[in-house]
Amino acid sequence: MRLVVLTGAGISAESGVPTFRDAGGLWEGHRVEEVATPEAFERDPETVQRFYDARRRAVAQVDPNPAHDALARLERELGDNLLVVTQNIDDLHERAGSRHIVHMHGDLLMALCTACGRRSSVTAELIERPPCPQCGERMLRPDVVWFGEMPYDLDVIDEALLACDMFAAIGTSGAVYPAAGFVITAAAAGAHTIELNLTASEITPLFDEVRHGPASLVVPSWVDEVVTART
Ligand code: BV8
Repeated sequence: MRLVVLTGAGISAESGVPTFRDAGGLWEGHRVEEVATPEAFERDPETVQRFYDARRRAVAQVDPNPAHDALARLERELGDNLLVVTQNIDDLHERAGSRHIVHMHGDLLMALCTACGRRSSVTAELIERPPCPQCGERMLRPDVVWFGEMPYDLDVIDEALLACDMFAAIGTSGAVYPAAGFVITAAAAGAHTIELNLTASEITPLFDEVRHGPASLVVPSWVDEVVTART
């Protein structure tokens, strides 16, 4: 059984990471979409750097929850037959033990140099304009995919969607594309599709099966079923 699992902000909510929909998606009075764009970074890099420095500090204070742990357990069962595709830029999946994972919208713990184009681990607050460890220029930006930018690894994701037998979406509102369209690609390739979310999302009608409730409860019980079904 080949499985693709798409996760969104909802899987990290019970760890204490605010979702985009929480608080109306506002940050210091900014609509998130206003600070997560290349135009915003061009216009006011300090505000954008402070936005991501604050999120990086916050994520370091929290831990994975039973939903992250359950997906790591599922990977131990399925190995390469499971691919986790996350829209999240936190590292909670990895801290729970997931290894077969794609961060399609980037990684909060990485920086991208706008001078030499190379990536590096963030070792200081980017608001302090630390030098790029490779070229020395002070032109680092967060290694995240902003609105209007191309998500990462779409070729790897597409290949997995076309080959999977089951597609699950966990903790995502289905408001952002191309991620919100993955269920259509998987369904068209014959996969069984399931939504695991606190409440109905913008794409609920597109799924074969829907389970609503907190991820920390619905994900472990779903993983138990998948593992039992295999044996
Ligand atoms: C692109 C990184 C060209 C930065 C992010 C088609 C139609 C309309 C618009 C578009 C379209 N195609 C492209 C667009 C434009 C745009 C877009 O989608 N705009 C939206 C606003 C309409 N998309 C883009 O710009 C993308 N790039 O299109 O490039 C292209 C063209 C063709 C093919 C390829 C490429 C790039 C988008 C990426 C932007 N970067 N993040 C950062 O994090 O700061 S997006 C960011 O917002 C997240 O990564 C995530 O993707 C999204 C938030 O969504 P969710 O994760 O789902 O979170 P949300 O808060 O919305 O919902 C949480 C859910 O969890 C809720 O349903 C809630 O009920 C549930 N929940 C809450 N608690 C729990 C829970 N569930 C379970 N348990 C709980 N405890």
